[in-house]
Amino acid sequence: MSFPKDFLWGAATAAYQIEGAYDEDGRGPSIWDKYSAYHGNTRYNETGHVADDHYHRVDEDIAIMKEIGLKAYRFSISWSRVIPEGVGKVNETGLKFYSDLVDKLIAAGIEPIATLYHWDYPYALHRKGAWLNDESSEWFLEYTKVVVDALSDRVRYWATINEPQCVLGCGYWGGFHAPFQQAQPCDLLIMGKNVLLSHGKAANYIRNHAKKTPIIGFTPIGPSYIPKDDSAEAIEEARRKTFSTEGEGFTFSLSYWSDPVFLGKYPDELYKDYGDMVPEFTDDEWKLVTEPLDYYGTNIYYSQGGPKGVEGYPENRYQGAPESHIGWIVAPEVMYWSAKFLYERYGKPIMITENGMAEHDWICLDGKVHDTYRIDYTHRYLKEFRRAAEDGVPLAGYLHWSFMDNYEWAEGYTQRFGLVYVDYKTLKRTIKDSGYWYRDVIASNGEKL
Ligand code: IFM
Repeated sequence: MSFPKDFLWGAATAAYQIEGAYDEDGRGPSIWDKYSAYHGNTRYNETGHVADDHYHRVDEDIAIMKEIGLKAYRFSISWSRVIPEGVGKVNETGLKFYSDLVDKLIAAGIEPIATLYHWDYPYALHRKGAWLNDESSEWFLEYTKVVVDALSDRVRYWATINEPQCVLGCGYWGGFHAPFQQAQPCDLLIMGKNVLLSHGKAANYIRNHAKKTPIIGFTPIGPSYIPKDDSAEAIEEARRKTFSTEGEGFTFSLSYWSDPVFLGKYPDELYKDYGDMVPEFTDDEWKLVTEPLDYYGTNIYYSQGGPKGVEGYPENRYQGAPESHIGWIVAPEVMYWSAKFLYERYGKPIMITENGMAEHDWICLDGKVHDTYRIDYTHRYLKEFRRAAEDGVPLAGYLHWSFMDNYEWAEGYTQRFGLVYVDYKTLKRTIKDSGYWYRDVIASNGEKL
């Protein structure tokens, strides 16, 4: 069986990770601008101030996307480039950057997929309490309106908030992403409510006001588990763990974010752990949070647990287990099981909004980047995604992470995820072997796999 005819083959990036031009043309600071450069918050105190300089090299980058044959490109919008203070005066130059980007993508035959929020929170609103402030969903709605009113005559595909798990889990629970805080559960639960409400208000606005009929999704991440064997018990255990709020805590769980949006309730486990501390939504708020969506966007990289567990190692590991440069276990079957579990529970077509691997890439003597492991990784994961389709899961698209090497948050520039290599001294771009391989996969609509 092949991939559907209209399958979206693409790649993804995020504004702060590629754009640079952090203080140009009226852009306001985000929490990453303010906090990344100090105290070892990030590897070598690296920032996204220049990143890939995509802001100035957008034409070259779109030409490369075209050369690879991308059918879709997922980008995010920098809130503080569009509204420097987060609310209030709109920066027309910043907004025009995205409007031009959309025009250029369409002219290149590439479907734009716009993500409203990928972690670069406006610093001005951070000073007002960010997600802990109950006004925060109204701030997000105000920003959404500006973007949707400007782009929805051309953009059809929308994603609201990328990996809410990381927004809270990395930024406010673990404290390893901006704003590098460690909040208490009572505050985290309020923030989570406001993130969910922000998603809902944005989705509702897009649905009712977009000029082109919108296709809207939400884009959470794992945890994802692979059954230990083929038995019904093992499959049920993997399913249970995938949707449990145990483990690293509710901020990182799947069900805490997805059950409210797709099922209209918090997972029961949350009440067991936090009881009255769980902030309820009013009926009107629930209507917003459950605004019907068109696809489930999921970012899949590795498995939290699976068949290879050996005593003395975490569940998904064994001595010498294959892992990527960032230390994430390579577990292709997770594509099959995640897609299956997510479709069973939430009933929406699955779009892989991110998948890829960090590798030790460099330019070889022949001037090329021979990233054979990335090709093999992607090949294996895509075959597992196709297996899910053979089992009846509707597939909406696959967006490789990432289109090009970029700023990997707390890891700075030490992790390269791109199909395109970026030399950070010269900013020269070089398509890696994986980029050419992906071009052939796209051209054959996956038949080549
Ligand atoms: O680079 C990140 C991206 O911003 C969000 N998802 C995971 C990627 C790799 O860590």
